[in-house]
Amino acid sequence: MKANAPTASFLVLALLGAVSANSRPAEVPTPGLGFFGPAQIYEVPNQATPQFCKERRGRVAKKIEDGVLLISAGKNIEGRFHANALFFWLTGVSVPDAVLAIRAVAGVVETERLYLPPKDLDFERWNGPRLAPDDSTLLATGIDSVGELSAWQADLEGLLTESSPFVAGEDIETIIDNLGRKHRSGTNLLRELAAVREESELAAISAAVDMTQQALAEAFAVVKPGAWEFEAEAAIESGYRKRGAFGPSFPSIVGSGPNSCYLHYRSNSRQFQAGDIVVMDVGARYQNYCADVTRTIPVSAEFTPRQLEVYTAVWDASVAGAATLKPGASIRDAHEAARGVLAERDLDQYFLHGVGHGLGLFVHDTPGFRGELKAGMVVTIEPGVYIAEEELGVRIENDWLITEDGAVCLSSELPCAPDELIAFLAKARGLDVAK
Ligand SMILES: [Mn+2]
Repeated sequence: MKANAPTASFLVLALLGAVSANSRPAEVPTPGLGFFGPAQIYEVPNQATPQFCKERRGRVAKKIEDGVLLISAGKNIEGRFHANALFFWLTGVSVPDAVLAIRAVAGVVETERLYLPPKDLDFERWNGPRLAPDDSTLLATGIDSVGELSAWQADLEGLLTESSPFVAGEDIETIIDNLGRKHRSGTNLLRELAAVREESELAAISAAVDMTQQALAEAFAVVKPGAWEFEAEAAIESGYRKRGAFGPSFPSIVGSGPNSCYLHYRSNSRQFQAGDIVVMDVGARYQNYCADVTRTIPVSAEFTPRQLEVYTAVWDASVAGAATLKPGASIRDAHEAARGVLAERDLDQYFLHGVGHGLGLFVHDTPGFRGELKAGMVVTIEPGVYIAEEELGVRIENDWLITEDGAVCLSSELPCAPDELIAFLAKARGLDVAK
């Protein structure tokens, strides 16, 4: 494909009009970036503007009618902090330990308050600027009021209503428990509310998927006999970061030979051998959104007859599963269709997991296995066959946007039909693309 050829992002934006009741016109389309060109930085408009977040908080209030939602940003354990994705979805703020409280009365926001650590110049000297509980934060976030983190528990009594609060964050759950109050899952409430993605969110998801495909293509060029799994991992994660991703949305899986059969293999430490198959299950996190794409390729650039037989079965299962995707159906329908194909080939006993999951703010998101699919949701379809005694694992995973009358594949640019995959692999190997 030529550099700058349109990719899935443009397709998504063209389809969006009919997708979501919450959709808004996108100002700028995701850049369509072809494979093997110079890496270009994605500049998708921010999906967590004050305006978008305020509208989301309004939807929360409408949903809970009379009651309270409490959600925390989470702790900064190690590495680069990113807040609980649902906290960021509501606030656009990524500050460790921050808390948001919303009280709704008659379905509208009566009180909304963001609690932040105090201004601390010494902290900022070491770590850089941080939002503080002052007027500048009100201006930057559009949230009605801010307070110091130390005050939020004292404010609770005035906030809580008769109904059990919706709570997201273990730290807050503990505090509510200690008050002897019951609570409901704020995480479930918010995941359900956010599952039909807005247009701006779909542009971000699409960008995450695009850069994941491109990074995988760059890894295709690295996978050769004598190279190492970690070299492919490095190509993939470098591929994300140089395009503007936050990083991987989950630990990258590059499993060759026997490791192709370990579903959550993570050490990525084996040397590729001629004749191996290699499973690469990876995804970028961009803005707040996750991609999750798997490709399985032969290290010697050609499948053995047995590998081709199993690969083709998984591909056919993937096609059959994806064909069931439409509003009103569920991932379970796709699972049964995919399993049926594998059963015909006597491979279903090697299919060890569900065929897919919701995708978005989390790698495993709403809808669940039996949840009703709706236009604007994004799901993965990922059948797999793992024959440990043959050191032969195959998984193929694509990300799908549910539309009014079916679904569109967001990761279709990176081939997976057997003949197309082998042709693409040959092209990737012929180029020095691992920049
Ligand atoms: Mn997955």
